[in-house]
Amino acid sequence: MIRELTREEFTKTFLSSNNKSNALNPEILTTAKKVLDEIQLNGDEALRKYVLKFDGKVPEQWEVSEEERKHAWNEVSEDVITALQKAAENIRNFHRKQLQNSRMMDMSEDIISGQLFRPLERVGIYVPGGTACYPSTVLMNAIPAVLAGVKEVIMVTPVRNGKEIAPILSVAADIAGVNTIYKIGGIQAIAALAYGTESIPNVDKIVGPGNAYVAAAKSLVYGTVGIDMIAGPSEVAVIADDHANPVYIAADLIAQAEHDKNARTFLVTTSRKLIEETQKELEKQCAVLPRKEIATAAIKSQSAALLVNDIHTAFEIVNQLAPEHLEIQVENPLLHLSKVQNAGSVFLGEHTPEAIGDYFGGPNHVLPTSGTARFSSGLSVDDFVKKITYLYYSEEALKQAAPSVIAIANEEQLVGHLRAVEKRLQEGKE
Ligand code: HSO
Ligand code: ZN
Repeated sequence: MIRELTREEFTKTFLSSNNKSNALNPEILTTAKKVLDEIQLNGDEALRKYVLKFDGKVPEQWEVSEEERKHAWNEVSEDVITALQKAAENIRNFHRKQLQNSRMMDMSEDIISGQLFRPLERVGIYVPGGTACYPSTVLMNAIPAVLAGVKEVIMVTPVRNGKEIAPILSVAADIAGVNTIYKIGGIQAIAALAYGTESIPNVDKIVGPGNAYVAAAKSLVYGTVGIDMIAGPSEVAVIADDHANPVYIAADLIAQAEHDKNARTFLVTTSRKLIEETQKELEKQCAVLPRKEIATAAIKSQSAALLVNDIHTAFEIVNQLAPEHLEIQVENPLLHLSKVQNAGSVFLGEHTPEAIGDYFGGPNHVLPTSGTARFSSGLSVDDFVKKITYLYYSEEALKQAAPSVIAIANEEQLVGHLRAVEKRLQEGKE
């Protein structure tokens, strides 16, 4: 079911410049640009036009009212509420430790320097409302923002029947501490958040997953606002030795594959027997999976198994792949953690399926895909904080630094800069 590739084939298929699974479609970009421009220019009027065009109906009011938010709690089972509350607690505890205080780098008599940490003012969280309507996504995006001290966390999500948003998303928003929810999705929502309209305020940064239209719109508003990332299809790579359990490995590959027919799953192992047994398990487990068509498509076309001589080689390949999720299913997994150079998030040992991280464990599930873990990280409180540097020089310190500054300014032929220092030295003398 899963293709077994040679190292050469694997490299050609997944490690070369073929790795463009997050590339944006030019036609979708054109559509997105048109809608964005119009909403930037005409505000609410254009917003209503496109909501009507794409969703068929304009909600009576954009904002989810307090009564609606209260009522949503009656629509969700106690069990799910408790589970979300426990998950939120774990996510909060993990992310709280990411917070950093403003700090001084230097504090002598003559020089003071440091960094101020300041939260963003207002942030927008996009949450899909269709088949990928996930309360876990609300928690993962909103909790770090709230912890960072963002003053206003706004969530946008499309309505289901021209009327209301999914109650579970509203409940998750309450648990996470979202201030305001607007009933709006698609390119229109990104436009409203980026530029602001008469009824929706503009934000400083937009985070959260979305379909290809949302991704295209986010890429186009980057610069006007910050964005988290342009996410490609989800991925998991499993490094396994002959101690690993094929039943668990197949289950974890399928869990990732059921997200999307373009999801990518990889098994890199030292055991031939494990590949064979995982194949059998994949067949067996896919057959009884509600989303079997999606998962099977992903496993058949976007995935691969690779046999390697030793664990060291497995890490070498996986570090080149830079997968969004990496499971290490080998004996003494913790001993191998130091070999990881590129990955979004790591799951150690056979009792730590990625699904624990997707929902509950604490680390964020918004992670870099398509090899972007080479240069970027998953969502954290850092995404919602600005770091402002500051510097103080005494007269004496300036005097000491002056020859160096003047020499560099001279080299750059920026006489204005040079004089900004010189004037102060002269003034001291006069
Ligand atoms: N595996 C997804 C996150 C998710 N899974 C949400 C279930 N719900 C991307 O990290
Ligand atoms: Zn998942």
